[in-house]
Amino acid sequence: MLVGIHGVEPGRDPEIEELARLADSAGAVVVGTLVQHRTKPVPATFLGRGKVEELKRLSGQLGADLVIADHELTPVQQRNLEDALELKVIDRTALVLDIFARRAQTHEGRLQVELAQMTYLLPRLTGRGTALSRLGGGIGTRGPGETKLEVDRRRIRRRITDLRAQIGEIRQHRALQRKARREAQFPTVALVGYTNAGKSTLLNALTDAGVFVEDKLFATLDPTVRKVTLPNGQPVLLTDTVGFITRLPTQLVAAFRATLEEVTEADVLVHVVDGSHPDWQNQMRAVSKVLAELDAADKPTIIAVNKTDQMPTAEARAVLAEAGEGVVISALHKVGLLNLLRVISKHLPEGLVKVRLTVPYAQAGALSQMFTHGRVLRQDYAEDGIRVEAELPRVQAEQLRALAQRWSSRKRRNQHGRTETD
Ligand SMILES: Nc1nc2c(ncn2[C@@H]2O[C@H](COP(=O)(O)OP(=O)(O)OP(=O)(O)O)[C@@H](O)[C@H]2O)c(=O)[nH]1
Ligand SMILES: [Mg+2]
Repeated sequence: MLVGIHGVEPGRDPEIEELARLADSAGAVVVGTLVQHRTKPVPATFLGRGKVEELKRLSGQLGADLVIADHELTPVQQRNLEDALELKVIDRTALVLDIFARRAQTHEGRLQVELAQMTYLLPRLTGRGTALSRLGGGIGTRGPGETKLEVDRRRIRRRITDLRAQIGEIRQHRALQRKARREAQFPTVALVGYTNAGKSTLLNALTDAGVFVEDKLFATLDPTVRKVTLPNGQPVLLTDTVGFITRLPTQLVAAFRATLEEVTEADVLVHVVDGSHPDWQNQMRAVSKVLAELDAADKPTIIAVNKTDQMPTAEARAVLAEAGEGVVISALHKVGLLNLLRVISKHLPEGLVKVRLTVPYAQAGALSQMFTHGRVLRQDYAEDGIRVEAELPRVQAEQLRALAQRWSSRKRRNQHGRTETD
């Protein structure tokens, strides 16, 4: 059973829809939904008395064995609801933590999830044993059990300290890895976005990373880094990251800081937006909010409106126009990817080098190359060619300089040849 409180009128409720998708991703089968329309939860019981009765009746009829609330419940609310309903009650945060616990693959991911779970659990230990924890398929109870209150509290605190230390080591290790990457002079690009937007599909489409893709929320937890060569020959490192969500539990953001530093340290972000999702604007806002929490709001960011195969072209353009500067793509059908890579190369900060050169009229194709890969600042049509000033990715700039040398030596040879024959 899903329960929520909303101040809005009934109708399509994206928040409850998302809760249903989260429940599905955690392996639960949703049998019913109950929404109470009021502006504030009741402090003691979350729902009003009448609604609690109704929920109890409905849960019985539908055979529910778990109630999931669309808000963070206080320990008191959770306990009172469980007592009144005689059912296990968890909140959205516990649900998200549960999904993360299922998905964590690497040692690092597991440690981070466990830290988030422990931090969530500590103020909620009630010493009521495990009577209800077997209900609801165990959702929300993975991780530590609830036994012997004080001993448990002490143990949990010790475990939290221990986990923090281990994660601290990982953080250092990651920092070293990043330093090595930077010394290899590979700029880094991080794919960020709402969960299920298509980040992993995009990474797979651009590389052959074989990252796990699924139509469930939070398919990816651990960052995958892959090398991609941009159309101008510049290699970059592309990182897939954990998806964001509205009201992302703060315990998770804190615990995943080591992983999320991949975002903080990236040179460029590609913000993947599921343009076909009815709630894409809110999803974008949620992502921007988390980016701001990570101090990454000012990074050069390219919006990539994805899943445009599922919408008319005009609509995709309208989404992009509203979202900001960026590109439209379909990661699944590999559409628009070359364009995305070109835009990435234009955003690489240290990759851009200023070049001044004269392009002979016979080589005008080089000029269009400059437009494609970089920014042309000036072009003057002179007698011997086009004088161009442009900012180009380093690789491109070097290639062009080499070309320009060949042009000028050819010119010298030609002039020389002419004087001989004259
Ligand atoms: N139609 C369509 N579906 C897509 C496209 N890109 C991704 N998808 C689908 O969207 C779902 C989610 O894709 P993922 O790549 O796992 O999304 P993600 O952003 O990595 O999600 P998390 O790891 O959960 O944060 C999958 O079912 C993909 O097949 C696209 O361009 N078009
Ligand atoms: Mg993913």
